[in-house]
Amino acid sequence: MDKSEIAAILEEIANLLELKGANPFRVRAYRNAARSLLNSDKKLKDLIAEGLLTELAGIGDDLAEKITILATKKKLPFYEKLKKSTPKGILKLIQVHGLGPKKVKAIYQKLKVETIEELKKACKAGRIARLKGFGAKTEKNILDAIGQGEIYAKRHLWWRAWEEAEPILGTLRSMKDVKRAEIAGSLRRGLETIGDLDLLASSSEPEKVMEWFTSQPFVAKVLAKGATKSSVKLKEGMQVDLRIVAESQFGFALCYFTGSKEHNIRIRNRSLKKGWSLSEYGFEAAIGKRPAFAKKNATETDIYEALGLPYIPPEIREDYGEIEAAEIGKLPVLIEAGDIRGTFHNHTTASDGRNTLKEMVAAAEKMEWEYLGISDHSKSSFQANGLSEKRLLEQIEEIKKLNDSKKYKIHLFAGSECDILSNGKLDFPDDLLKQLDYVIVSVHSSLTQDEKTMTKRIIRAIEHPSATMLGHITGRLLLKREGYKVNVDKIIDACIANKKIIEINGNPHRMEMDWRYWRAARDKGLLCCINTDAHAVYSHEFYRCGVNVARKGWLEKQDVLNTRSLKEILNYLK
Ligand code: DGT
Ligand code: CA
Ligand code: CA
Ligand code: ZN
Repeated sequence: MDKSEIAAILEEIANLLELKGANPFRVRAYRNAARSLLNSDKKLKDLIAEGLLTELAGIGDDLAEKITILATKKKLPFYEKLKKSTPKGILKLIQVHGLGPKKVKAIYQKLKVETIEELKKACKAGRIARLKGFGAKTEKNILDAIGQGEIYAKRHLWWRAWEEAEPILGTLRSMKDVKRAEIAGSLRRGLETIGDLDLLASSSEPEKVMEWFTSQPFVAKVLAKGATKSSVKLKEGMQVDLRIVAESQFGFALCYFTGSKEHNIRIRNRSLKKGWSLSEYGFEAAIGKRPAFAKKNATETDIYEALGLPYIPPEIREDYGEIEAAEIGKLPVLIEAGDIRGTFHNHTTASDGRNTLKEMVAAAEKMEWEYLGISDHSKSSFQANGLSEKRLLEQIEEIKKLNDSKKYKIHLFAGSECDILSNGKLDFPDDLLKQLDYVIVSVHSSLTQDEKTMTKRIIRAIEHPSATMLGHITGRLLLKREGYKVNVDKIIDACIANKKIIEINGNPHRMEMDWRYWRAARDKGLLCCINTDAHAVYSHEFYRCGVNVARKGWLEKQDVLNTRSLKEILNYLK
């Protein structure tokens, strides 16, 4: 078990204890221990081997022992017993947004509600609203949250889906009975959340390939098995559809199963006007019209060409104007992953990151980037261990020294992810902000302000002369939490007017500013920066998610700040 798995169990123990009405201090001790463990920059293995667990804040002998047991034996009898003595559905109830252990306890004790289904019924019957301390508004919020959860449970983050799909694709491609294999569907289109994974292969031995596919260790359940289509459920609950076609149909099938459905409908209608009916199998002569399409083994490019269009990249096949643009030769030349030369939204152990500044830089160098901006949290984000003015000054000094030492090939920029306070003021004084190379301004508190107040607040922040760019514009967490209410169009206009940047936050949970806004915003003159919001060395890889969003938003290389060379960036930030 790793740190985050153990922390999750400690958190769950705290919830269980709270449900049982345990002493609040005892409950808090488990929560603190979970946080302490996550915040420690040492490896779990070393913490245990060197007996350093008890030196972490809030971890005494008893908790250190429990953590060690979890890490080594994977099973903690105390926790197992606790779980057994609690009705199964109840922990799920705690996870409903807006319901904590205290509320769940009341619902359970007074109404005997143990499952989400029962909770839903109780809400609909108005029984929750009548409970002391709840009311109609809480009841409606609970019902909404259950509804969202039901939708959320069926979809997956793009990054997670990609992690699952890539190795399966790799093995498919290496099979001798497989000629070609590709990912299709929303995953290929780079959508921020994915319903199911669609894989496509061509083979003359489809039964053999399907036999292999449905008997792999990653398969938890075979939902359907046939020679042309099989569906399986992965252990994590994702569904994967594999379709196998003849080589001659591959291009047509790839085009069809990439979608989107809306895009497909548009090109099928276009095809009909030319006298062909288009399907996943090919072009066929519509009755009494032109003869069948003669080209063998047509590629997607051939198909679009036959329709009088240039190749349209999968990410923009959303019927968001791509057909019209293609018709007049105005398709964008989309930005590519290889265009990125560094990122600016990066955290270190100085605030809530898991890796030190040096580790983050070394990892960025491995990405072959030219520069990296460091932007730890500011002082008001105390839950994220935000930097005080003194600590920020020390970090600026440290970065200067590292740049001067020439120890790394990569250039470091000293920045901050500075909180936008509830009144729109920034969290550091002006003279300190001036000493930074750049400033990302972000909202992390008072998330429930009404739309007008929140919009005004953010605009005030971006009007600050030291603000360089706006971080995660709505604060949404995909599949977890809606963003705060904000007028995105007004903020875009204010950023353009003030020559400020809006970031694409490539963290798989964020993927915003949403791609649906970018095309129009860029046309009006908005500049983008693709960031990862990295909290650990591995998160540099999230720039790929950011590039997905940019491509879906029709952005080209020159629309994105961090495709520029170091020299150009230095010039820009001046
Ligand atoms: P998802 O799975 O909800 O994230 O979204 P997709 O786009 O992957 O949708 P999915 O898996 O239902 O189907 C894959 C593709 O197959 C879809 O993008 C387009 C195509 N397709 C599916 N159903 C239809 C349909 O009824 N009409 C047309 N024209 N295409 C369809
Ligand atoms: Ca799909
Ligand atoms: Ca599908
Ligand atoms: Zn942030």
